[in-house]
Amino acid sequence: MQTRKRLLTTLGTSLLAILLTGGAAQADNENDSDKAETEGKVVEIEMVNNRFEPEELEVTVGTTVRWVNVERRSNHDIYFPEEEIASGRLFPEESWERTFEEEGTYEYYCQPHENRGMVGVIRVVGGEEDN
Ligand SMILES: [Cu+2]
Repeated sequence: MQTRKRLLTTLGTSLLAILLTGGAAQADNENDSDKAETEGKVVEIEMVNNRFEPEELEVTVGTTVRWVNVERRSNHDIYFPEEEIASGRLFPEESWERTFEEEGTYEYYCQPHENRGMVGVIRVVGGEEDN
């Protein structure tokens, strides 16, 4: 019990620190509107007719990709084999997001439909150096 109480106190302090840091970061972004724009970007990929649309997508670092299942019946998932990151099953009208913080090529597929060619790739490129 003693240990648990101490843990909770530590957790509370950490949370407070995170909140304070988060508040400071938000203020920074407001001063730099260009940066806030690129970092908060969301790009959508539709899952339709057992395909990802678009199949290939290039985004800048910090972009969030949102996969949306727009099928009438079929459910799909998103699976990145190299990192073993999986969305779990997405039913029609459901969506899943992933934010890409590092440059690279991210290949993924839908596990139930990989053999039918339901595959995609996200290329994440640096954004800040280009400006
Ligand atoms: Cu699928």
